[in-house]
Amino acid sequence: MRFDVVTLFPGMFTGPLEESIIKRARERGIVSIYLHNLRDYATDRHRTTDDTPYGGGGGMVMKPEPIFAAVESILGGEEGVPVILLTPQGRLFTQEVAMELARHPRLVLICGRYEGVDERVREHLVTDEISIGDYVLSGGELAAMVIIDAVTRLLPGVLGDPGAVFEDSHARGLLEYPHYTRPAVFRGWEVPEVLRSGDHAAIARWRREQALRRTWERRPDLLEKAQLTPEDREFLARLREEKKR
Ligand code: 9D3
Repeated sequence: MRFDVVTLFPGMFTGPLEESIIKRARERGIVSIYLHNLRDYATDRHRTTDDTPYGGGGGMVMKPEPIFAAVESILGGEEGVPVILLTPQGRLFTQEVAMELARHPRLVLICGRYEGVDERVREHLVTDEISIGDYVLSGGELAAMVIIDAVTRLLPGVLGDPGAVFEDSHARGLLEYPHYTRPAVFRGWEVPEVLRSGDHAAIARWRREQALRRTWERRPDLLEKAQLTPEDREFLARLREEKKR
């Protein structure tokens, strides 16, 4: 899979994309990431990429010409490649969106800066607009890195254990159960007995119930979409009863 990132700050990407899982995926040739400095596509003497807004109101707006020039040069006429603008006004990035993007062999990511981009970029160049959540970032760069990370780990051969991606989708919709490792007692705090019992059925039941309890307490909104068994529903009904008393 190939990512082409258009940004005014390519230096922001170097550290995060050269570590850990993404580093390994790149070394294995599963992903390639090309960084394009938008400034290189500005043709005026000062290599300007932004300008004041028509109609006034302060702030700066990204000019259309360098963005069109960058994307057209990157794609060289290739069709069907999603051209994604990272913007607070985009659709919300979720695991489903990551899975959808992972099906494409190529993506172009445009990182917005300043107050935003000239509307003609949205109307005539971009095919998709994505936000990573309801908080204000300084630009689209960190959002692009979040997308590259979430999509890359879905690609076949990136994670050591091919079951791990399935595990994510299998348990999808619930928060995780608590994890423990050695020592069995740390500062007097014990690992739950059931996890040391060797009773695999009991362990599976305990983990499922912990996941359900956590989701119910912290993210009840997730329970509406989760795939629940009749046993899960009975357990949740008991939690609600407990709370009433
Ligand atoms: C004054 C209105 N602001 C909109 C909330 C202007 C504005 C703030 C921050 C315009 C752009 C930005 C920069 N943010 C992004 O480019 C961005 C972003 C974000 O801020 N939050 C979540 N996802 C994203 S994706 C790109």
